[in-house]
Amino acid sequence: IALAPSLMTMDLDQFKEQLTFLDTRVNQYHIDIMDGHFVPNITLSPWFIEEARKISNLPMSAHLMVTDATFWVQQLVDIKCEEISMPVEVTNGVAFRLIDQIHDAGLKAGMVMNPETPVSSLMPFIDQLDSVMVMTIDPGFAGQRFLQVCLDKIVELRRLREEHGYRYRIQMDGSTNLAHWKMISDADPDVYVIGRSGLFGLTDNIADSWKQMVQEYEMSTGYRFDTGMPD
Ligand code: S6P
Ligand code: MG
Repeated sequence: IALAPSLMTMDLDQFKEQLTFLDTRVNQYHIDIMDGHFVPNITLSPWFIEEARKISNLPMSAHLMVTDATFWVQQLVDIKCEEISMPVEVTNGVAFRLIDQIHDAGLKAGMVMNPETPVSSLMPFIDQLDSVMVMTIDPGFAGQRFLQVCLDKIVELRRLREEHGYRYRIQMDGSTNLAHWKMISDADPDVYVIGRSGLFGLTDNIADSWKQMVQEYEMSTGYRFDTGMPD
């Protein structure tokens, strides 16, 4: 599986230790960017991505939860954020332009769906997406209720990809933890975003949290934990 730790849930007092530890073990980082309007919270920023890059060379994957997609995509294109995921709910009328802008900069373009948003909302441009993110919680905060019903969209996206030869990678985000590893794994997304309940919040240091996460994954799924990364 590919793993993308959600950096808004890391312990900021251990910023460097955590990134250094995770760097050889995970596939990319997930950066939540909110504007206080699309969701009632404000978290990380393009500036934070640049700070994280001083420590890490891993791809940065930005998860936008903003109403003004045009403004925020420009900010992320300017710093060459490797992957930019936009909320499909706010891109009506600008989607094709933004996808092109991201691709012209040599970056990956993705769309995110809120729990209530159907896969059909992606249809006009689904063939042009590098990634699709399925929210399995209401966006905005850590510690939200897991919405099992959203896993059906992962299955649907896999089926569509197979039928039509689309190239997007399927990401899931929200409440990836012991209680849900098995059902998520059954739905079989390509990228698991992991946050507080599944990793950073397990113990007070990253090495122990990591060990516990691997055990919980292996115990609940019966699979060996493998991100394909060196460690
Ligand atoms: C929520 C955000 C997520 C969270 C993650 C937190 O708006 O998009 O990426 O950071 O879900 O982890 P948890 O385990 O509390 O859900
Ligand atoms: Mg997120």
